[in-house]
Amino acid sequence: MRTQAKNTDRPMAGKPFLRVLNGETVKPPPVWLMRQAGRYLPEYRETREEAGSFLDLCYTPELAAEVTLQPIRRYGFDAAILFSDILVIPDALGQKVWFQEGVGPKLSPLAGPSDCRALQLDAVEAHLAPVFATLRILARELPTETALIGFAGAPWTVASYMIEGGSSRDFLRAKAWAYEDPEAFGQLIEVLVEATSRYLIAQVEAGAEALQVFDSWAGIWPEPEFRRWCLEPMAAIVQRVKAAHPSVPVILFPRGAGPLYEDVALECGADGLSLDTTVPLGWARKRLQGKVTLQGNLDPVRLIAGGEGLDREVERILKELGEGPFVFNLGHGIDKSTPPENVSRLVERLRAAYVTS
Ligand code: 1CP
Repeated sequence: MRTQAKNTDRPMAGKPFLRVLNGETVKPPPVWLMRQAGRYLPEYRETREEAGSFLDLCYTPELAAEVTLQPIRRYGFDAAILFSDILVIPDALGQKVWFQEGVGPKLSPLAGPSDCRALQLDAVEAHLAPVFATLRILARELPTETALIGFAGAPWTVASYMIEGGSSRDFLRAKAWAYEDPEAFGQLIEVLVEATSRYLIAQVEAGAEALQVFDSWAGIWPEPEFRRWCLEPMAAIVQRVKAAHPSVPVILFPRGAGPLYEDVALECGADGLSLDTTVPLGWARKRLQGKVTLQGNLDPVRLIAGGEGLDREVERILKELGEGPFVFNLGHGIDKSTPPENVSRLVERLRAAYVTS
């Protein structure tokens, strides 16, 4: 939580995205979109084909940098997010990870605590060297006003894929493991806190100027387990990252946390919170925006539908959150069926909203 928001009448120099994370209000607000590089862009599909497998794309610095830059060239977003995936961490720890065409991520699932003991923390930074090389290219090639975001998955979300062996609807295996053997589950979470902290610190050292931690499946827990498996591990990561790099801003995305967003704002030491689509904006303005910079939360399906409904929704979000420190974004990742021209419309509307006033 920030102690003091800055006065914003006299704009400071610097990248708008970083100024806003530092507590300034900037108009129009900076904008980027979660999953802004991806299959909705024809140029991404082309590079993806060239790379072969999805992990090859993540681990080939020139190609990963290219797909990171594609949406920046097309739309002039205020921030570029490193092209990678949250599942490079289990891959670096020695668990087999692959991406099946048309299905999604697959992992050979952890069967229990003995499999956790085989995870190799020591190899993480060396294994992820290509990711750091990607960041170094981007730090060199991005336009001067564009910020560079590094990211990782939060321990619970990554653990869920490691235990389920891929995506899941109900997280039965992962949740049952946590309830039946919290000690062993806690050890897995601790390995992930350590690996993720080291990974994020190394990303900053390679050129990332801000970090986002994605807890995409935080919303499935009762409160006590949310605190233990989502909030506390994220707080530990923020603490370790800030101990190494005190001024690097960190954004947390505890998707589905509902009223527990407030506890995350108060207790995790983050600079920004990314709001999912369901968070009521009046509540967020009153309860959260004085404490942290807010980011969000356009429904990604609005971006598929487009039209005047999209314009009205952009205006509503700006009216609710645009008078404080705010980054315009989606409430979750952009869908692959999104027409690219609707993204242009969004960015134009957002910036035009401030031209006449
Ligand atoms: O074939 C393809 O091109 C694969 C599609 C794809 C892409 C483009 C995957 C597989 N990952 C990514 C990139 C990615 N993933 C980024 C890149 C940067 C960007 O442009 O934003 C980021 C930040 C992620 C993060 C990620 N991966 C999350 C957290 C955010 C979220 O959307 O909730 C999660 C849960 C994943 C796992 C994952 N990787 C890929 C898919 C399809 C999924 C989701 C599967 C599921 O729903 O369970």
